[in-house]
Amino acid sequence: MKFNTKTIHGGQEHDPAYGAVMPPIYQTSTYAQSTPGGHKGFEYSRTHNPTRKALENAFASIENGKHGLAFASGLAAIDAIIKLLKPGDEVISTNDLYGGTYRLFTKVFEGFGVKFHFIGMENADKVEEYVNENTKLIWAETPTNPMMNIIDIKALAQVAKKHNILLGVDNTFATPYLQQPLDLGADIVMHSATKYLGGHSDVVMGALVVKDDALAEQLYFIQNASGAVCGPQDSFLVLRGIKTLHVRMQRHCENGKKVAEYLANHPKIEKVYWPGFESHPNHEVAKEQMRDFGGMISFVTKGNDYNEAIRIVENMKIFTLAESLGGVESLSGHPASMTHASIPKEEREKTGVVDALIRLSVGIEDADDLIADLEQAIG
Ligand code: P1T
Repeated sequence: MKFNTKTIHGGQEHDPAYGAVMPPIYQTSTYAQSTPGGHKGFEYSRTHNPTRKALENAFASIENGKHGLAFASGLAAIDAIIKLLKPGDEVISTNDLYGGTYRLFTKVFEGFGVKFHFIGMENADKVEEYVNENTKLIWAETPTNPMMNIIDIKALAQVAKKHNILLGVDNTFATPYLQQPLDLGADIVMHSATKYLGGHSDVVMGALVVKDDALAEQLYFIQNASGAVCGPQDSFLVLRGIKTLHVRMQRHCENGKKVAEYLANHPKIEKVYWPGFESHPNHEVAKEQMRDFGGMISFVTKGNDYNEAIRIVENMKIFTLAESLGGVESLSGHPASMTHASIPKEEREKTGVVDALIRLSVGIEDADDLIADLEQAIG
């Protein structure tokens, strides 16, 4: 089955009760048993729920994996991965990453004795320098949030396999429409399904997909033991979102290209970060591992002026100033004070997250209207 068919049918069966084409929302916490243990495969909804199961099967299918797991949020999904580790274990992570992930690593898991190294991963050899006998996980976002750095997943997978380390990839920005990390050698692919998978800014959810049975077993154990699961209504919404992922992504990419090119030619803009530009430092890797370049763009204006950045985001009318990304509607964000405020200023500035940086999630509206909105806002 090809990707555009998988988004609609992958892992899906018509409901056995009445043949419902969409899985019903099984709004139940528990399931009747005829005798202790005598049930129809479902006991309690923290452990399993038929609507969530349908969604988890869809996650596995679109990421070319075998096992899918749905969580209450993207961070809950990452939390489950780190719970595979023990005190004394070490993680090598991209230094440019979602601020909430950085906060979870440094403010929660460092307290439990897990050590994190935050490094630039554009060169896989550099990653190998940080490997020691305690290293258990390499964690990569690509494209990174918000600087749009591109990490070579295949090259990282070689390092991970050589040293028997797990490789986890946060595929939130790319989605499986653009890249499928498991096929490139990653062990775990993670999503904030809040974003493109849900696609309509109406739900918060996380996803994991793996191929390996034993790893899946451990993660299902943590999912059930820790209990950060999503409800059936949210599962239904994300399953519905996935059915249009490919058509939405196609338009996100088309609009993203037009907006990125418009900004790059604007006399008041200093720098535009988007992997589709030939001048992007890892454009060749992006071309190799991604089908297209996506709808996420960051930029700074000439003069690198905080007040100017704030003026622009306040002036936009179609782009809504808001946290989050990946919905049908265009959003703008100011990472330094919003999504990445939990990273200390000296740390975030090292990776380019300066006070004048603006991030755009380009939606699927008419590109002419989006460009006209930027034109009037930048002035
Ligand atoms: O918000 P949540 O569903 O818990 O997902 C966290 C998360 C994980 N990984 C990446 C790459 C993300 O971008 C996010 C959430 N990001 C935002 C809310 C944002 O505006 O960047």
